[in-house]
Amino acid sequence: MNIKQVILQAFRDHPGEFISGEDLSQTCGCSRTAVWKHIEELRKDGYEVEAVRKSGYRLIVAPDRLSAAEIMAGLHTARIGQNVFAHDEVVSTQPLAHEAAAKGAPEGTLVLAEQQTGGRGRLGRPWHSPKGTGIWMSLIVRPAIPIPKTPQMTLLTAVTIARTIREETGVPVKIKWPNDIFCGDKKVCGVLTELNAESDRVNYLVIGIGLNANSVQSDFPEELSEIATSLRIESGDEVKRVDFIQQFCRNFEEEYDHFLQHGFQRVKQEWEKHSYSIGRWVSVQTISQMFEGRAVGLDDEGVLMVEDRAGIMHKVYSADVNY
Ligand code: BT5
Repeated sequence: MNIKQVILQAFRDHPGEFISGEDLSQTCGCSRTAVWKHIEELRKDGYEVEAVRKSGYRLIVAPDRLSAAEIMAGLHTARIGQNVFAHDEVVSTQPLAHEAAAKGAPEGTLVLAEQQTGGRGRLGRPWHSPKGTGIWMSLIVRPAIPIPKTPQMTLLTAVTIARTIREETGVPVKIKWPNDIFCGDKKVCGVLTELNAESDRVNYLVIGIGLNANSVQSDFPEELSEIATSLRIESGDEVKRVDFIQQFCRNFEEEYDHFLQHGFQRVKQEWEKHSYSIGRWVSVQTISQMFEGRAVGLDDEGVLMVEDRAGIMHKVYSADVNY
């Protein structure tokens, strides 16, 4: 951690309290003058810091900016979110994360941006990612699991996002197989999992998450206005994106560690509990066929089970499911 991160961490550990220059200089291992210089830098970054003689420094307002220092301060995870690349504007965080992973970025690395000019969904579909309104990020993981199990990581991510949304905003959400989070009948978040593997070994996964956090209705283009929503539209309150990302990282690490040690069962249960899909009549489009049926649940591997009119059970591994 650099000195700015240490100072931010100290502020996060003592919300609303003054911390003396002496204490900060000891925590940071630098002089009081150096502390003062770093506080000035934080002010330039948009932090409002009160300085009172004899009392010290107190953080009044942190900007809603996704910086590595903010995300890592007070995070307390072992690896998820412990390496962060924060950008202002990128085409897409996905290729940047692939590049970082190929160069050996550790598991848990996050690549995020305030804006994506070419954000993408599955099958080359576009992902609308305007500046400052959302959480557009890609997470690198390196699970030692067989390739056929990697789609389970999408379901794990969806379960984790749904839990984080409930904890941070109280907004009720449902998970639509395989990768959408819905509020009512509108999409608030999408997950895009991309795999890099060699023969039968997973090198890494890049899990892309696009979450409409603070978008207002006018942020959506016409084609999305009826089908997309944001947490702010749903709750009426602004989401503190840094807090949300930190809580997501903690929840993800917990769920992921449990998954690696004990398998998919807990994710399956959580997924089914919050499913938008189960019980619904769906039309399934795979590469080779199209059919309709009722979504009845997941099997033990996370494959969607759909029963058609004739009572035949279909296993849906990878498909577009429409409702
Ligand atoms: C997804 O694809 O839902 C996965 C989206 C993943 C986006 C993240 S952002 C960070 C990372 N970097 C990237 O470039 N991508 C990932 P899919 O299921 O194919 O859904 C795409 C469809 O969702 C589009 O065709 C639109 O109909 C709709 N859509 C596009 N932008 C949206 C938005 N902001 N909110 C809600 N729906 C949207």
